[in-house]
Amino acid sequence: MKKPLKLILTVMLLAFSSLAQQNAAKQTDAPSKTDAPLLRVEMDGGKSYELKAADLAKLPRREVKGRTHDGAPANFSGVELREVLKLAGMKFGEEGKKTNLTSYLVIEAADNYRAVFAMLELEPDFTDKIILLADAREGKPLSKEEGKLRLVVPDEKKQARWVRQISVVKVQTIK
Ligand SMILES: Nc1nc2c(c(=O)[nH]1)N[C@H]1C(S)=C(S)[C@@H](COP(=O)(O)O)O[C@H]1N2
Ligand SMILES: [Mo]
Repeated sequence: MKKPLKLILTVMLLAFSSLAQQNAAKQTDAPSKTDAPLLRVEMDGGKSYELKAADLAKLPRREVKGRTHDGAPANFSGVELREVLKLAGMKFGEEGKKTNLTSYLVIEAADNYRAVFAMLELEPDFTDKIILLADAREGKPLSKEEGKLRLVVPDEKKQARWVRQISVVKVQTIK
């Protein structure tokens, strides 16, 4: 084989194999693809929905800029909490009108920390407020302390509702 041709072929082969390696790395770096649920949504009537990584991956992604508790700017990304509730069967807009006024969410964390949101805080007909279920910070998976999923509510002055290590989201309606 002629030398220049051999060189070109070698370079192409190297480029191809490094691309293949990069792709393999991408797959393993992605948020855990195991079947273990990331969180459970418990609906008022007793039904529940378990969110898996594969379901999360199908939802539209959003990035928000927030300020962490220590005042440092940070970029969080994930999906809007509303989208996960829709997968669990929650209705918003016209369809949810009758119940959402009196419904609320209890967000529960692995350390038993809890916070409440009124359902209308997630209702696009009422507000542009973003309640993000974040799984990444600066494009990387969250820290162990933050857990697989945490809330980020960028327009709030305090981060008390930025629940870390979310395990359960309860949908309730006042009786
Ligand atoms: N699970 C869990 N989430 C939590 C808390 C907590 O104690 N447990 N503290 C909250 C409070 S009061 C604040 S100010 C922020 C701090 O977030 P940071 O630790 O990421 O800075 O987390 C919020 N989320
Ligand atoms: Mo806090």
